[in-house]
Amino acid sequence: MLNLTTREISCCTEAIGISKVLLVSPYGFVSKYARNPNLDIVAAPMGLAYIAAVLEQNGHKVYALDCLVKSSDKRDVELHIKREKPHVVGIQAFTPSVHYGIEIAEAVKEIDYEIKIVLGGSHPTALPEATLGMSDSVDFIVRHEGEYTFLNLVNALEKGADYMALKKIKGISFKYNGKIINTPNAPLVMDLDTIPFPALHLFPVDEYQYFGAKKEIYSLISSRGCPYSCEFCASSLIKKWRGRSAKNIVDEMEWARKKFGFSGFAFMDDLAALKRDRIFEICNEMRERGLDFAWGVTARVDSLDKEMLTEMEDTNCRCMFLGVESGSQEILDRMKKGITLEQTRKAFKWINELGMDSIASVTLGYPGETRETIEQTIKFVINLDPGVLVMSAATPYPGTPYFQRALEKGWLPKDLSKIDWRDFTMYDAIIGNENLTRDEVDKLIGEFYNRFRRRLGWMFKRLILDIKQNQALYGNLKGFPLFKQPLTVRLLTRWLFHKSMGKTFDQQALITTKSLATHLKQ
Ligand code: B12
Ligand code: SF4
Repeated sequence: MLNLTTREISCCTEAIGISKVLLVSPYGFVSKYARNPNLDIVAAPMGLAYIAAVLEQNGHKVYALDCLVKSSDKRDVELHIKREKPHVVGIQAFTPSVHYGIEIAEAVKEIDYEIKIVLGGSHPTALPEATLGMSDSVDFIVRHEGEYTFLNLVNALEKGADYMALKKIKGISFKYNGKIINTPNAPLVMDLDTIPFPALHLFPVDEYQYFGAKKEIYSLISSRGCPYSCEFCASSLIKKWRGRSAKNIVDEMEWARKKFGFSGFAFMDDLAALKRDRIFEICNEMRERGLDFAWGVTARVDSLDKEMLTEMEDTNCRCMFLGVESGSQEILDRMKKGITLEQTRKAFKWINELGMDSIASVTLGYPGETRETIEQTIKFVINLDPGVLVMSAATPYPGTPYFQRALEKGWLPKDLSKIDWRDFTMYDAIIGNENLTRDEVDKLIGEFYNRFRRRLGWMFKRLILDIKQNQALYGNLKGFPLFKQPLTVRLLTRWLFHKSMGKTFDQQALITTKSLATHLKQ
């Protein structure tokens, strides 16, 4: 006998016919990439775009709302809901955006309680119970990869699923009879080539930007999963690495060029360069098809070698994004990063020799960090001479060993409902460690940025790299549209930014966030 409260009845649904699904990327949070003047990345939510593609392939009507790009607020979401009257609303939630996702869920339920709300993404995957506990407005959580789990859920809701039917869907969590039900994990998609290309036509493609330029660089996800276990990293939630074939990847590049006009490709997956052979195959495939797209890759320093980088550079790979994390071997070992300082040195030496751009990602404030290890890191990074520096305050994301340690040490409250997830942005430290307070970590991040940027050698290098980037994207400087925005405007903005009234990066970034917050309140 079912014993359901009014709220819980929402799980056992009336048949809804062909489903209209709205997918939302919440407002309220500016990523650190968008705030770094040398990156200025506002990337498409590819996870939602893949889900949309699979739903469309299976006959559902899908809409998307990327609130970040459109600067949408709660009112826009409400208008959208009233106009489109979706049956299901799927919301993507990172840790710093889960609060806003819940706010959207509650606004939707206020309009129509029958609309089913599903949350997916890194945060609800790591903490399904706590996320369901945040609000009665969330009906379901989809854990891990969403394409087929969400499709199964939408199909089941369409038929008016009861408890028994819902329990059979792998990879979901929901409330039933006062309890939270976590069905077993869904199998991973082993052959990624079988997933259709992302349904980007539903998203404001013209608005996404890399390095301040819109509609030039496409975010490409060439693999999923990571077999490593860096203790601070939320990517290691799915260990099994799976790579798409070179043919399928280059097909997507050609498709994206033809359909949307992209001329560059950023491989945004964590470990695109994990398999050496596959990188060579991608280069060959591009060469055989006569393609000279500019491209860039995220990689571990220990997966690179000179021959591979030379091959990549030869097919117009312009930029490498590498996790440097620290200049102290002891901190790297504590993080279980599994790399040596020597491997990092070599990788940057090769990249610089080849004249490629590079982005070094550094994390400060990890347990064991001291002023001395930070000083070592500053010197180490300056010697590496990367094109761009991205800094993060060590942040214990749910699902990571670092999160567990922060709970054990009492750095975070054990009662998760007392944590304000909005603070988990990585810009500002949310906890200190045994040696440094939060404020000290923040101050040291600001100083680090300033010491890195206020070097004439680096400014000159940046200028040269910017010219090369534009050459790579536009083929030659003659065809380079001066007024479209690239070089002149971008360089000027950057120059002014660095010079701007002696403000530090963090102060400037704070201004950006504050103006966004003001905008949202209006
Ligand atoms: C590309 C990327 C970005 C891009 C684009 C982000 C975006 N809008 O999708 C940029 C550079 C903008 C970015 C920014 C940030 N990112 Co990021 N990013 C990634 C990265 C490297 C790949 C994401 C991706 O596209 N994967 C491929 C797609 C297919 O997978 P997916 O996004 O996970 O989506 C699948 C499932 O999660 C699920 N799913 C996702 N959403 C939904 C929604 C519904 C309704 C359903 C049913 C399912 C579902 O189904 C999808 C398809 O299988 C991941 C690392 C990783 N391995 O995932 C980090 C990652 C997601 N980012 C992370 C973080 C912390 C951030 C920032 C907060 C960093 C910062 N301070 O700026 C911001 C947040 C931005 C925001 N909008 O809130 C963390 C998230 C940790 C956490 N618990 O929140 C990750 C895991 C990195 C890490 N190792 O820690 N990021
Ligand atoms: S930091 Fe990179 S290598 Fe380490 S677990 Fe995360 S994605 Fe994997």
